[in-house]
Amino acid sequence: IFAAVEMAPRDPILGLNESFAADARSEKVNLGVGVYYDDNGKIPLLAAVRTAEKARLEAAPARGYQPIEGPAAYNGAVQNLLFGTDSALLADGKVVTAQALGGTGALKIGADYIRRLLPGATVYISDPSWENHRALFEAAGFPVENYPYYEAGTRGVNFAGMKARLDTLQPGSVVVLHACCHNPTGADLSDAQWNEVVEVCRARGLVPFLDMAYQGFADGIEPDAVAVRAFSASGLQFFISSSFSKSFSLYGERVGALSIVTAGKDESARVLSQLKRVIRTNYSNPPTHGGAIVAAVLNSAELRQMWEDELGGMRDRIRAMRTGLVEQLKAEGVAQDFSFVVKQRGMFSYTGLSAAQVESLKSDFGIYAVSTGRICLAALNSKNIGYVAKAIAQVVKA
Ligand code: PLP
Ligand code: TYF
Repeated sequence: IFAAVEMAPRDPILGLNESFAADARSEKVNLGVGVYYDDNGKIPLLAAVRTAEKARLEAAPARGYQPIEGPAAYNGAVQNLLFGTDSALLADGKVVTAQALGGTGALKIGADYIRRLLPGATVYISDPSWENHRALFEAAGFPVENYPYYEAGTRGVNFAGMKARLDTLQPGSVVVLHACCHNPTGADLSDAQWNEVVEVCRARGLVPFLDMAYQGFADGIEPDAVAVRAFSASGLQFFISSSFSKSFSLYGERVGALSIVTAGKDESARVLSQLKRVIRTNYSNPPTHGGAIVAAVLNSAELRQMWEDELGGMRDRIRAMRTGLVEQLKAEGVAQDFSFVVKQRGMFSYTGLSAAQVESLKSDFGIYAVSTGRICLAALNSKNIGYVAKAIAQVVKA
């Protein structure tokens, strides 16, 4: 049965990790994958997480099956982060939340559920978008198309183009929107533009699916929820996938959630029953540890403060790397204006480096980036930033 099986292409981002690991050069730097590293180049284990883990180990809880949708303590904490503790939607029972296997797992159960609800729908993703969006929605059975998003000339969002395209979509089309810290471009919508997107979705009868993988990495937990709050105020029904991979530095624990906003309590009960069916036939119920740690941190005033401080530290360090890189490129005599790097939000910068320049960064310097020119600023640190700036200066001057 396997004789004719062809080799599948590697994930363009995760595949870089394999090439990077095989590179013997000691000065090598991996700016490819979107992971936060500390100034020592290590993935941090947050102190809030460590404290919650210690308490949990000491309590030695049994590992029974969890509810299919995950525990209420976790799902409630997710809802408070996304919608705010004073949310009318939450008070009215209009939000259904299920723990999921990271943000990817949340997208997948959301996609599978929407496919049952709207089998004829087309899914629209930004041009460009996170590589996995297209593959994931296609795997769930949808045709996937792009809407205009990034404009290379201004290094910002082609909002007029985006809005015009959304305004032509069939009712019931699914629109995937990056709620903040757009991956890969770092270019986000303004608050006013979010309100316009909400209005287009309302006017055309579109199904918004917000992907929130980086809450806290732009301006903070509350300000980064602006898109969620705009849709919440609209009275529309919509989906949110959210992830704690980055904000809790819990990548491998696979902690995320799918939240669905319904028209009311009764609808919520019916929607949850259907979502549970999707989950049951995928993985039955979510794993215990990561969700328990996140819930313990978010439901303790003290640990929550500790976590917000640590998250703020990650955000500040990325900002410092943005400023530092721009300054050092200037100091290296690069004439091109790189100041846009400071304005982009989240972990990434779309640098405008060409595929050939990215290739020579790799072959000549052992610096790995995505061929689109995307770099992860969170992989820069005080030790490697000078080396990276020198290398970029050389390839852009060549
Ligand atoms: N969505 C976007 C836009 C992402 O950048 C990521 C990154 O990993 C994900 C979803 C997936 O999150 P997770 O790693 O929690 O599956
Ligand atoms: O874009 C990134 O680098 C992160 C990590 O299939 C990632 O979102 C990349 C590819 C992938 C899963 C996660």
